[in-house]
Amino acid sequence: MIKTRINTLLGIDYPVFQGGMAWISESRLASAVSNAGGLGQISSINASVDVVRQEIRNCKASTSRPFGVNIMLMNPNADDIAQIVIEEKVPVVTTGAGMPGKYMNDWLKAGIKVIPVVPSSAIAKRMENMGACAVIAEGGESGGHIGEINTMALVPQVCDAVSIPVIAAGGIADGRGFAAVLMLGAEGVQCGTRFLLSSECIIHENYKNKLIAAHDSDTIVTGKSLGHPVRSLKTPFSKKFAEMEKDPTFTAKDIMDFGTGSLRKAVLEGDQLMGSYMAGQCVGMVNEILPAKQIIEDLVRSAELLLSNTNKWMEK
Ligand code: TUI
Repeated sequence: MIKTRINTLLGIDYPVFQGGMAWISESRLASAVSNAGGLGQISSINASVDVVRQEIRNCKASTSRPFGVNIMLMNPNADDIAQIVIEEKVPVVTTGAGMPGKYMNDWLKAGIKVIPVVPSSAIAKRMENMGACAVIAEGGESGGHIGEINTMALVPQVCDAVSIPVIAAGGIADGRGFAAVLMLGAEGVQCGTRFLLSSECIIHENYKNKLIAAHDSDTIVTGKSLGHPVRSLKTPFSKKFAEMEKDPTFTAKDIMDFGTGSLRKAVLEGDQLMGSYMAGQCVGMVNEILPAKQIIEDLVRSAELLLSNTNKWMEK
């Protein structure tokens, strides 16, 4: 049985988080993960603030276990969502793409457990000082908006920098990755790409088929020139985006306009030309659609098996 400070801190059976993925992580997936003993999360990048409130209520109706809401701090609706999580008594808030300082006092006063995503040890330390109860160290192997440091180097350095528990994210899709990051000092994992191929995940069939077909080299990072690097599958959209970034005749505004709405087009419409299919580098390991409960149980059981056999490398 893998038990870390995360189990007791959050009151969950397994220290396994499902990432709060923009336009994707809805109450159906989040409640399935929480009911299976992990931490399910709802994304607050959605059609509207009202939809987010409804999704939180749906999640509460579908599970009595803890769940989280992810707040992407670059989202123009972040102020409204920050208030809704208090009103709806959400147990856990994770943040991404910025510093949550201005909301921290209100969230902590409301008893919310705040777990920010961090791309470096310096930012992890700042989050600990502002009252975070844990951090998610997200390596550059992840899908979506990413930092520069990869999981293997990031996780141990974040663990050294803070005394709160660290959850590792980026490149982890099975028990091997889970066992490995525990060795690096992490006390939990967050998986995004693995849960894209779950039965409860609402992404369009075309999205699921592209993930099943993809291998390790089939992702690309675009958006560096705009200051917002994003990892997604190599598709007509992402290749054109990368070309536009290299072409001086396009302005930053042209490129941003080209990208507007592209993730929604992939998730909801399966748009083959203009969709942005965000996915992490572990996509090549994720080849079948399984119920969230089975994904979590496989992750935990195979990590346990590997960890209980670590003695095999030691000379007797
Ligand atoms: O936020 C994510 N991943 C995301 S958000 C997203 S939605 C999107 N849609 C279209 C274009 C771009 C994004 C898709 N994927 N991960 C969490 C994350 N947080 N990654 C990196 C960070 C981060 C970066 C800087 C956290 C804190 C930070 O602080 C630096 C500062 O000073 O603000």
